[in-house]
Amino acid sequence: MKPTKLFIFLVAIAVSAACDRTPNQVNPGGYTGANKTVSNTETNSSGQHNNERNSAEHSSAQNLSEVPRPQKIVEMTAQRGEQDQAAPTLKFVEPIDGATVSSSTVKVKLQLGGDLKGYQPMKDMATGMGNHIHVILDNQPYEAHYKLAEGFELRNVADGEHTLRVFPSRPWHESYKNPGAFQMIRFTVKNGGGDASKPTTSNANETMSNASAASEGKDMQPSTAGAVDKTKPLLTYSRPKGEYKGADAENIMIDFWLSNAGLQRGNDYAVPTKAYRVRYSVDGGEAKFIDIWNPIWLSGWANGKHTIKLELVDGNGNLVDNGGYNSTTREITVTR
Ligand SMILES: [Cu+2]
Repeated sequence: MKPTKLFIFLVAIAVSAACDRTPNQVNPGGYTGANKTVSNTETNSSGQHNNERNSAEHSSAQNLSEVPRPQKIVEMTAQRGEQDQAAPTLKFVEPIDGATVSSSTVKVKLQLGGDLKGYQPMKDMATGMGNHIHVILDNQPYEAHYKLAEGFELRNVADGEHTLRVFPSRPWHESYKNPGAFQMIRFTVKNGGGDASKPTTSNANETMSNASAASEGKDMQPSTAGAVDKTKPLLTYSRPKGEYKGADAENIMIDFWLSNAGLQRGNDYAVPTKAYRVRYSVDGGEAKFIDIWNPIWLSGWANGKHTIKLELVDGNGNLVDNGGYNSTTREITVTR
């Protein structure tokens, strides 16, 4: 090969190599504005993802994508007048923080205040929907509370220390995120006589409570409080939960409450640090991030059971622990 031809040949190889690199520099597209994605192998050093992948095999293949706020919810919001801009606040009347209760039935009374703009918890009998309060015992799935005047009962609460978290919710289970909306207390059940023969649950294998139960008293799974500090960064899992059927399974919302932690791209109120991220994964798959404190909607669910894991992590992707509450996995059932 003559030197000139060799030169052209080398230039051709160089150009071709540059072209090969180009695709890596282009954003792959999709709804990535708010969510950078990373693979499991980058974020999960414990090898846990192998187990999670295995446990997800019972679900058929699915390709989830983040979609904008569903039109149905946009319309419901418009029909509610000013309620969406309300800033409801809650206070515990009973039990009070630090209380000792000598019964396995724990009465919960809440006082609603703040700038309500017509917001009132109430179930519409025709639609079965309405504004309600999410009530969370320890780190169990929330229970919906519609009748504030009557109060709420947690039944079969085990002896020991517990936490209760509450916040107001819209009919479609999206939480209000204003200051004072979220409250958390700690209480102790002593000699309550709870039924210890009921099945216990672990954080990794939650038994779901009945999402469709309308009663204002709920039998709780045995659990006790984590070593949680309410002055430290705290992620409270809210949705998804329970069963999703038909049209409700089209777009499934992930929603949570954040205390003492600002997200990296967030516009959260009065939060001193914006160093945190919420990491989520479905069926042990690819980990994704939520960097603005808003709900997201995922579409493309396959029929069957799914697990959703929600974690509060720092800028390096390390879990920010707070009594075990900042990493929560729940199971849902989709029937389309
Ligand atoms: Cu709800």
